[in-house]
Amino acid sequence: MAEPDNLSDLEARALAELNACTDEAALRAWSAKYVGDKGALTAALKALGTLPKDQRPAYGQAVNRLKQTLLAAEEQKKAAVKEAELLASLNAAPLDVTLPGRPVSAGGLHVATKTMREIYAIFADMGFQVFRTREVEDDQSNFELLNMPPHHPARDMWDTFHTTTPGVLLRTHTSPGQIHVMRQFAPHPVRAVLPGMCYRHEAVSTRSEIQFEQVEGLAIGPNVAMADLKGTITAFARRLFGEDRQVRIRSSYFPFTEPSIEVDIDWPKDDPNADRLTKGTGWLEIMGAGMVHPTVLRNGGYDPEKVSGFAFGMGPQRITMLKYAIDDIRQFWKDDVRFLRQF
Ligand code: FA5
Repeated sequence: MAEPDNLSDLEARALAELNACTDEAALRAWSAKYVGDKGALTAALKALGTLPKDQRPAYGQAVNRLKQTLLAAEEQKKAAVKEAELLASLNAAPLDVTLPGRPVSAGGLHVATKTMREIYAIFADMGFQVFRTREVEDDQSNFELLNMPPHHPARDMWDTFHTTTPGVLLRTHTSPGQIHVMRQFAPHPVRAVLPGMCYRHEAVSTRSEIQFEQVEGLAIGPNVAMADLKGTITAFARRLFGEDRQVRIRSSYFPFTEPSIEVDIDWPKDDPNADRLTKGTGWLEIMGAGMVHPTVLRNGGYDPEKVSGFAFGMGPQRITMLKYAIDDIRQFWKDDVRFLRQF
């Protein structure tokens, strides 16, 4: 290897072996053997020092030329091997470019969102604006200003999640929003719906979740009467459920309304789950409502001598269940696409 003549042997051998390479692994081995740091070319270059001085320039040039030749040949071979491998893979699993592409799934709105939007649209037609208030509330707004002082037994109607900060809780209903709306608009008349999540430490069942939406409604002005409340609720139910479904209004009790009512819708009679979901009654409750209590009006900044108002709080999950005969409220937040795709 020490003499310049050996370089042509080396070139012949290297090119022959390169020619025989058929895949990338063989090319890598060839590269290590001839042009790598520990390869034959490096060894040939090291031999330079052992030559007589006058032979060195010619030998050095010859080694460099050989290096260029081998590197160029290697590049060419690499490209050829790559192409051959691509061809082989194309032949092994032929690609049918005429096959239709995979459809891109478009996604869609959650059924709960759809119901909420339907509710907003119906109330918008009746002149109610949407008003959002907070989910983390204080005891005052969630209870006290709604006519439930501390230790009032009616507080037991709402199993409350308290935070570690005294007096701060997750709202159990959207009713505290009434106070926020009133304080913003008093003494002017107002018509608003207040949507949002509520939280209760409930025993979860087919009809009750610990997290659920409510839509609160509030209308305040001179001479607002119970007949307006009944008319509004009936008109709403007719539009959402159609003419054939029945609406039942029962008297009830809430500390923040007087008188108070609850509203039920009849479960589809031909549904085999009807008895289980309505506890055999054939009805499912969708909202509580009533005429705003004078104390609450006063807490909101209104004069109950001059104005009156009605309020309601409905459960859109229950409403959606009634609309589509959904037999378990737990389906809503389960994120099972087989359920969600149906709507
Ligand atoms: C209330 O929460 C009152 N704030 C409603 C109200 C507002 C009365 C304004 C008067 C004036 P209630 O706890 O009944 O009431 O709940 C109202 C509706 O929310 C129920 O009819 C039901 O549709 C829904 N709801 C209540 N609890 C749950 C729950 N755990 N899971 C799903 N929906 C629920």
